[in-house]
Amino acid sequence: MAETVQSVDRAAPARSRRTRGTKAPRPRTGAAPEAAPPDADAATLVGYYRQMLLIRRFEERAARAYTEAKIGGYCHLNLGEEATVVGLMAALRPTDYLFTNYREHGYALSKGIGAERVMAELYGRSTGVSKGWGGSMHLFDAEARLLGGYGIVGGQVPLAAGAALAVSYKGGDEVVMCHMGDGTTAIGAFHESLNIASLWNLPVVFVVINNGLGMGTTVENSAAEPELYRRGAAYRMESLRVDGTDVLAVRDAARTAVERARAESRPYLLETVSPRLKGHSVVDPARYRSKEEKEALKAADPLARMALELEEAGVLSADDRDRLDAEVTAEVDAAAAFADESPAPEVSTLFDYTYATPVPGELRRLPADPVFGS
Ligand SMILES: Cc1ncc(C[n+]2csc(CCOP(=O)(O)OP(=O)(O)O)c2C)c(N)n1
Ligand SMILES: [Mg+2]
Repeated sequence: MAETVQSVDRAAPARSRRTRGTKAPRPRTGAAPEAAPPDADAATLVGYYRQMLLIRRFEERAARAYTEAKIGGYCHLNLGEEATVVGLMAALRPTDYLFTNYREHGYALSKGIGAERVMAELYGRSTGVSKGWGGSMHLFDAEARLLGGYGIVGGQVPLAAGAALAVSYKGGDEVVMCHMGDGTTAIGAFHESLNIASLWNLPVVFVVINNGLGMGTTVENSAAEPELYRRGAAYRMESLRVDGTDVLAVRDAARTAVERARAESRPYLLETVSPRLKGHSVVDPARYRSKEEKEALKAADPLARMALELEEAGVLSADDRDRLDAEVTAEVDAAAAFADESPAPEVSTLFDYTYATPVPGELRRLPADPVFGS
């Protein structure tokens, strides 16, 4: 996997400090166990592992529900990104804002939105986080400060810069984090947003989740500068690349970025290298990948990696892991049952959540819309 690379215009923060936690030596007889720092102690690590496992089981369940025609529209999964998601979210305060693209179920879960409300949204039910009108790509929860969920590649990037401008204008200390894929760095809005964010000192952290592919196109075939974090240099923005399969490395890098934004009101560009384990969306068999490539991906599975590290460090045994798995699977089953039993939204509410300010019914009626009749 990618190594952490020197930041463009400042010294990079310390390399992955995973060794503090997962590689902590097992207590030996007669020797006092080395105390792990509280941000990488056993309970913290098991907590991260549990969150990653929840995302994995949630996404597997979503894929199954899709084949059962319970979920309509598009459905993109975070399989392979679990360490990235959990590491990034661990660096945010609950009051910080988040913008993402359409690959966002795991982010919603890690932002503290319950699995039931996320699954219900995928099923298009009124109990969903966007009241059933958003679906998989448009999760939105103002209370949790998850401001979407966007299907237009790059659509969220200028919006995030705008939100950071609002924070700055109001004098708040919240940070805006904005996720996107590698393919998004070729979109004009990406460059416009980074430019203005740097020029105006906006408290926004742009995170490029480099999974190596934009649908079936490799980064090398689409980016003149495939080391994407280097794009920050064009805007005099501090930037860093980090191994996205290492939850603590991601968290620590994200903390540096978030604190820079909070304390100095400077934007930051963080790139995580986070291989996508499956197809672009649930309907993509990824035929553009060779057998060997698919085989090699197994070594890049962040969940398997963390399970092994925690077991080796004596933090989580195979039995403990099975127990956690059963717990998390039950949570996901309950979420699916909740979604299944929830009602579809009322058609009369179709336009209720399109604008922040209510618009009178007559004006938003679609011409000759059979739903409304004449
Ligand atoms: C403006 C725009 N162009 C094209 C598409 C079609 N499209 C959907 S996802 C995608 C690939 C984006 O890749 P990347 O940014 O790397 O994100 P990833 O899916 O890998 O997470 C494309 C081209 C779109 N949704 N919006
Ligand atoms: Mg990509």
